[in-house]
Amino acid sequence: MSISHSSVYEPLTEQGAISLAVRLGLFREGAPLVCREIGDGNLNLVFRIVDKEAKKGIIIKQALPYAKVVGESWPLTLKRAVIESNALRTFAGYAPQYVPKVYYSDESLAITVMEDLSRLQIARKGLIEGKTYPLLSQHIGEFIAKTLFYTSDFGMNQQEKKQLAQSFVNPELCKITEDLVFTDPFFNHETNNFEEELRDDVESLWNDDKLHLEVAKLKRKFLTEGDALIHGDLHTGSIFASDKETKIIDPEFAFYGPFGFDIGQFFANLLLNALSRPESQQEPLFAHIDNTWKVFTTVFSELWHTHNVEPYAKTKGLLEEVLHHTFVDAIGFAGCEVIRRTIGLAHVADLDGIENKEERLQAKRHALRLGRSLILRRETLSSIKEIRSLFAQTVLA
Ligand code: SR1
Ligand code: MG
Repeated sequence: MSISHSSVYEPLTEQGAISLAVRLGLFREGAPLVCREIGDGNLNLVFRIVDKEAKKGIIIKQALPYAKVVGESWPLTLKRAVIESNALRTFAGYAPQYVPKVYYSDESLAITVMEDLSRLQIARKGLIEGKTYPLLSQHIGEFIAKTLFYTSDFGMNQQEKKQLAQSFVNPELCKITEDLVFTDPFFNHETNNFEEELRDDVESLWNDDKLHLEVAKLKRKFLTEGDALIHGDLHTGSIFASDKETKIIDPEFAFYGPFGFDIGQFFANLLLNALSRPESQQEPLFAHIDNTWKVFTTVFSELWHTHNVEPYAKTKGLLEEVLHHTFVDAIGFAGCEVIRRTIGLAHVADLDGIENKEERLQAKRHALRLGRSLILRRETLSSIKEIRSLFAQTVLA
């Protein structure tokens, strides 16, 4: 269904969400509908409406005009709902099996109505419970490779790419990432949030000129490199999974950004989970990091050789150059994500949920050390195996 501009924005209630679903004809007449607001993210309302007899559900996601995690004092554009529904539709054009179906969207109400994925579990939650999701990296590697390739200057008409990039200009949400991922955690900023016991470790990051220079270079890439349409917030809380299926949700941060960003965020969130586990249970996380990169490079390279529109595509060394920079940047972005999820505004349950205080503080110290090393040593790390030994050194040091 197409976007209509007739409604006036107001936050939905559970009853309002049911009325909307009925008005849209998404359920059969007289269906016994129940609705619950289930949003547990930082920004939006999420309503799940179920026909109890037919056992059929839908999701209505609505953007709020402020960041829910902070409150009304942090206004936030409603346009992110349009970005999200358009990104889901664009991604579905290249990798439909990895995104929820969008049934309807309405720009004025800032809503996206989509497939109910409650047969799956948010990957972060499952990983914290010790699940391993055997196909997670296969699916994420393929999703990233296809969506990046086909929305880049290598995979689509280069004039059309500029037009598509224009429709995904997303300044407010990019500013959140520029501040919360690349800036605030590296300075004494009011958005930071950490246990007082970590102050010495945190202050040493704030005073680390060498680190600042490298983070500034990574931030510059995020600000300026429009390689492809990226998801922009691909952490494990933006992924629904089971042993067989994977679905990527929440692309409200989507914009034309650097190739390495989504890969880096995904790696970082796997590493954060690994830091929360005993050593004997870390292996599946490293295997996922390794396999994501393998699948990504395999699929991206295949598309490069078979569907490339760039006249220089066959030039010896160009693909290798693109992949090398994507890898190095991904490692640097991963380092920034690991640090911000530890001491910045938006934490992760993987670390915050460690009940024993000493163990939690230790895991967070390891995260800060690991993040710093990933950023500083990204140019010298040439394989996932080396990242793994860096992890071991960081945790053992
Ligand atoms: C104010 S938003 C905080 C974080 O939540 C989102 O999921 C993004 O990761 C953002 O940085
Ligand atoms: Mg989100």
